[in-house]
Parts: sequence; structure tokens; C-alpha cells
Amino acid sequence: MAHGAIAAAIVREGDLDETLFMIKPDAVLGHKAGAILAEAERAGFEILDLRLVRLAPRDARRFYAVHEGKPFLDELVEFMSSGPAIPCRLRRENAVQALRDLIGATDPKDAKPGTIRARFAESKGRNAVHASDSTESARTEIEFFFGDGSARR
Ligand code: IDP
Ligand code: MG
Repeated sequence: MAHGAIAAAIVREGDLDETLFMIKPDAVLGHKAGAILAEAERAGFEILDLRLVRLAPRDARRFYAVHEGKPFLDELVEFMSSGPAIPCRLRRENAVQALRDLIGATDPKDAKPGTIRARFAESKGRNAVHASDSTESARTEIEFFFGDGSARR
């Protein structure tokens, strides 16, 4: 490989980052997981890891610890532990922002047409998917599901 090509490959590699995506129980039980993953792949995300989990309420509360004290937290914990979910470790250029753009606003009524939540979410609570909101939370959330001492069971 010519020197310039190696340098270009290193730069490209450096532009890639990771984010945590999760298909929530409403979408898994609604048989939408395959279609949703296809959307992510179509948008250029590479699946680095993926698993199917049934979150215990305790683990759902730990995952959403930043929402401690919010009025919707109990409902969210109950929903997230009500059925299977599929956390996925995804990689792409500008992964965190690109995935947030792809999923759309929290409430499907506000989500842009064509986004995953506009297409697949039932409501603001049962909204089909989760995506990390920053590089820092991506790191923590990937660790939560795929690191040592993760919620793996
Ligand atoms: P996000 O998932 O778009 O980042 P957050 O505000 O971080 O939205 O909220 C986390 C999750 O909590 C949402 O995806 C949704 O499932 C749930 N949630 C947020 N706000 C409400 C609400 O007002 N009612 C019911 N559930 C909510
Ligand atoms: Mg959030």
C-alpha cells in the first residue's frame, strides 16, 4: 500500500465511532426487529455486537439512572422489563449523532417522516428504540451491555 493510502486508511478509521442502539420490547414483540436493523444497516451502520436480553426491573432502572426522579421513570422501567430487548453495538462515522437523526424525536408525533420512531413507535413511552445521546453515554451504555460485569445473564 502506498504511504498516502495508509495515511488515508488511518484517517478513515479514526473517523469511525460507536454507539449503543437498543430495540425496545414493543418493537421486538411486534416483530419489527428485523426491519429496524435493516434501517440501521441501510444508513451505513455496522453491527459489531448484538444480543437479546430480558432486563430485570433493577437493571432497567440502572440503565436509565439519569432519569431518576422523572415522573415517567416507573412506567419506563416497567415497559423496558416487560419483554425482550435487543441492545446492539453499532459503528459508523459520526455514529452518535447519525443514529439520533435516524431514530427521530422521542415522541413519534414529533418525529420526522421516515425516521425509525415515525415508522415504528406506538407512543412517546413505547417508542421502539433507544440510542445513546452522547459519546460519553455511548461508552457507558456499551459497557453496560457488552463490557465485563455487564447485565449479561
Ligand atoms: P430519548 O429516548 O429520545 O433519549 P429521553 O428523554 O432520554 O428520550 O427518555 C428516555 C425514554 O423514556 C424515552 O425513549 C421514552 O421511552 C421514555 N419517556 C420519555 N418521556 C416520556 C414521557 O413523557 N412519558 C412516557 N415515557 C417517556
Ligand atoms: Mg435519552
